[in-house]
Amino acid sequence: MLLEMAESELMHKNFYTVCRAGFADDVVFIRQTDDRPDIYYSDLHAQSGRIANHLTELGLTKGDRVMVQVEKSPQNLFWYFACLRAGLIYLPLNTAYLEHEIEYFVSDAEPSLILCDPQKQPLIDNFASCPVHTLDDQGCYSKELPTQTDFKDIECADDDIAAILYTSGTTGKPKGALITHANLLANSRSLSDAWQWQKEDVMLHALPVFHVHGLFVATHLPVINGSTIILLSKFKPDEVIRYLPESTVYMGVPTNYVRLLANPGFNQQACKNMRLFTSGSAPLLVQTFDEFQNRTSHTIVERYGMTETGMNTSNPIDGERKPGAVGKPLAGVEVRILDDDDNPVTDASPGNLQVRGKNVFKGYWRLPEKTAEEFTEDGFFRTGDIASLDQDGYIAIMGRDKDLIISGGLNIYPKEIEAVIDKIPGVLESAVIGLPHPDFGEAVTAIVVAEENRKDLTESSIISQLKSQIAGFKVAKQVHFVNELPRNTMGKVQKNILREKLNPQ
Ligand code: MLC
Ligand code: AMP
Repeated sequence: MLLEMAESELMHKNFYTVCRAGFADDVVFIRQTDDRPDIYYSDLHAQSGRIANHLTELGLTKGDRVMVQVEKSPQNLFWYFACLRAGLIYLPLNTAYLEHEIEYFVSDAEPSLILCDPQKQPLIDNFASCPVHTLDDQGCYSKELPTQTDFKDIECADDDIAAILYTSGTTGKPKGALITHANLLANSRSLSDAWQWQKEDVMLHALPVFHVHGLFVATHLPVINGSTIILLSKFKPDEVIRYLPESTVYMGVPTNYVRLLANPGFNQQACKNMRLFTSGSAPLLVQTFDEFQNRTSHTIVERYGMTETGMNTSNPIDGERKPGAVGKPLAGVEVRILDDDDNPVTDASPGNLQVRGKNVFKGYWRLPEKTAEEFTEDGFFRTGDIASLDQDGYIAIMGRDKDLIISGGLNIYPKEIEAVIDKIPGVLESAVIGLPHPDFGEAVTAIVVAEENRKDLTESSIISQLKSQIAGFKVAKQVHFVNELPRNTMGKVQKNILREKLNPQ
């Protein structure tokens, strides 16, 4: 059904308008927990219409940015779809970000409106030059919305920007990835097909909605198919287990699966109505894959994606789901693996993974040179991931060419943390690495060289300084003190030596 939608459909409509053609008003959009009433697709349409009218009355016009840092709620999703309808660029931020992090995003993105939790408003007001409105975790908005629910959706061209998602870089500051309406459509369609999405599927949604995984994958697939979402505000294993029997699809990062498996209530009975479990955003250990299969008789479908590209590959629904592999390219996604001299790798050796397709983003916000650097002349995007291809056409992610830690599905750039540590009085220099962690996959670990006789510098003093300045998930779980950092002849810190030393195999 989805594939029958003509390619040209988006040329005149926005992503929401395309979704609207696929959902019925009288179907439940969000089944709420805690006895709150169901929200129907008619409510999604009416409420997003009211918000779109409001945004237009505030004077926002196509291409303006709406920055949103709020707790997950149905209203949060209404705002997202309202922005798409009004041709505004939705810019979600992790709720864990602190003052300096938010200030950077505001100065870089220059939003026309900021929507935040009430407790953050006074802080953001200090540096924002646009209106700052609030939406609390119950979905209460600080202003009155118009009663008018009808809204004429803005027309969009394929490369009109739907969202900006910030993603950090190995060098410099986080960059805003420009995601177009056509990117959203291409990815939702290819995933719907690959995962054989059924209208009757019920999505158990426990991911945050400020990333590609929770917003674009776990929300778009139900919405473009007019299916129901059970919306949990946070991932809590007991709550997931409680709602699994009413669900058919669950999507998680590996940490979610590790935590579910640690709960004795997670068993075959809980999963009896499930059709599909998917994993992504970080490597799924074979051990977790196997344990999951033994416990539930279900096999996790691992897939691979990125903020800049949406989803690229997936293990199949029909056919072998290989542990340790991320499957084959999705329809419309071209992938290739090249060696360091840009020659195609013709055997199963690891190489640099590049992707091309309608799923691939338009570029980085106001960074044309950086954008040009990340694309090849023939339009492939350099993912920075190291991958290999087996004889059956399955891709495995073997490592990363970027200095990046993925902890619980969240990306952390060592350089950013090192910069904060290096500014702490008494610190001479530091190196931040990821070490294997049973829950988060990788744990941020700091290695610090301190000035002599700085007895005041301890693991806990460094951690508390970090906690006051950066989002909690980026804070080092451990700090080690050394006399000097190992360096190669070029003077570059040899992080592999630090990793081996602190995690001997
Ligand atoms: C929270 N904490 C973390 C953390 N999340 N530490 C390291 N890594 C993480 N991911 C810390 C907090 O700072 C806090 O520290 C403590 O853990 C408890 O916080 P919490 O908020 O209660 O955490 P919890 O609910 O347990 O969250 C863990 C989690 C969450 C795994 C459920 O991080 C999560 O939802 N991760 C998924 C992220 C995601 O959706 N990624 C997709 C990116 S898109 P303290 O010290 O204050 O106690 C992408 C593309 C693709 O990658 O392919 O999908
Ligand atoms: P992000 O920039 O937050 O979108 O993170 C994207 C990165 O997550 C990718 O470049 C990969 O390094 C990693 N990633 C996503 N899915 C997987 C997976 N299934 N296996 C291994 N790494 C993954």
